[in-house]
Amino acid sequence: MSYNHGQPPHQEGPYANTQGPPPYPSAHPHMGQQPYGAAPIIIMQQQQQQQQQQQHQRTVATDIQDLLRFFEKRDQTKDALVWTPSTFINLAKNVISLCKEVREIIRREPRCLKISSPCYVLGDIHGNYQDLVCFEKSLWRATPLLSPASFLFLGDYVDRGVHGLEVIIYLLAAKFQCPKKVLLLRGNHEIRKVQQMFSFYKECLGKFGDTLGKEVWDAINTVFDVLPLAAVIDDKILCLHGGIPSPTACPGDFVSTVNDIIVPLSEPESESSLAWEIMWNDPFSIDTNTAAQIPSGAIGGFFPNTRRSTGNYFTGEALMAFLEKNNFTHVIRAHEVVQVGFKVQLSGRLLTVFSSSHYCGGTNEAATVLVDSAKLRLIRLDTT
Ligand SMILES: [Mn+2]
Repeated sequence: MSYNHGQPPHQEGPYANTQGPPPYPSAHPHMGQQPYGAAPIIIMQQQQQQQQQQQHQRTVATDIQDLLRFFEKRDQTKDALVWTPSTFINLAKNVISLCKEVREIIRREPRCLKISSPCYVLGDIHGNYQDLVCFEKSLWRATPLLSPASFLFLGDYVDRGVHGLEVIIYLLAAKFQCPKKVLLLRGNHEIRKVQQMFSFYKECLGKFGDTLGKEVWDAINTVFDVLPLAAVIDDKILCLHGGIPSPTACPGDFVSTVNDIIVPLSEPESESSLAWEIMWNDPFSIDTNTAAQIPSGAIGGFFPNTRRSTGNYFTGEALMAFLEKNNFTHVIRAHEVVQVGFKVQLSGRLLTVFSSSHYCGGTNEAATVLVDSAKLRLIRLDTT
């Protein structure tokens, strides 16, 4: 046992058993001239603390955050939300190393997170960096660490919008800095094949060039492969990207079955029908459909999702049976754009939240849900 870090063995021992403090480490040569006494010890301790703090403060996540601030707009000489060509090499190096760090944090999490309220739940961002910054300014202006609430993101960070890269690296840096406060689930766009069909793959190649772009895209997708698929707040409120799974995909208890999904999951379509349904399913709503459209062969209120050509629809009856079986009260999901940013459906037991305004050039607003004790508060965000 030693209280004296980095000193030769003959100098080891508690301070109390020595005549005055031990000699200063040679790493502080200017301190070696000081006579023994209280004041130099305090100075040395302060210096060590400052050094330690500086070491802790400079991380790959803070480097990314600095680069993002520059991207947002550093000064009068630069337009907002524009990179300069020279930033990309540095950025790519940092993103790849951030992905390695964050992947290790996330892969240790259960597939179904257990969260205590208060918790803000955000839906699809889809490359809308401006809206993400609006949420930051409203909900975690300095850092999520200063908020009593945690922040749960339901997936679909990339594709559609032009700033998928900026959105995902912002969130990964936040995850690195506040792993318990920032919680990220997987959406159906956190899948390679989907990004190749939509825009994120091209976005990475366009920003970094073919070789580096592919490396960055691969690194980010290795993080997506380990993202959790669901979360339960206060043991009662289930949160996921798309919808509840059919009994065929999830025959047993939801939480334990989801926790058994393999990690990493790089081919969810062939590797886990449960993960696939969680990411793709939609509620069958009488607002947009008619009861007559429910096919007679629908099993337990689930039937093929013809609009997406994959996944299932689930009815209100299917939802009630699922909630009762798993002892949940509500489901919060994202996945579908809704005009005011949220929509209450299926007898108030299902909430859709969408956190990207003006989606695909439309007029919709962005919203978040605050789960606080037994209350669900729906908050619309002014993104103008
Ligand atoms: Mn989606």
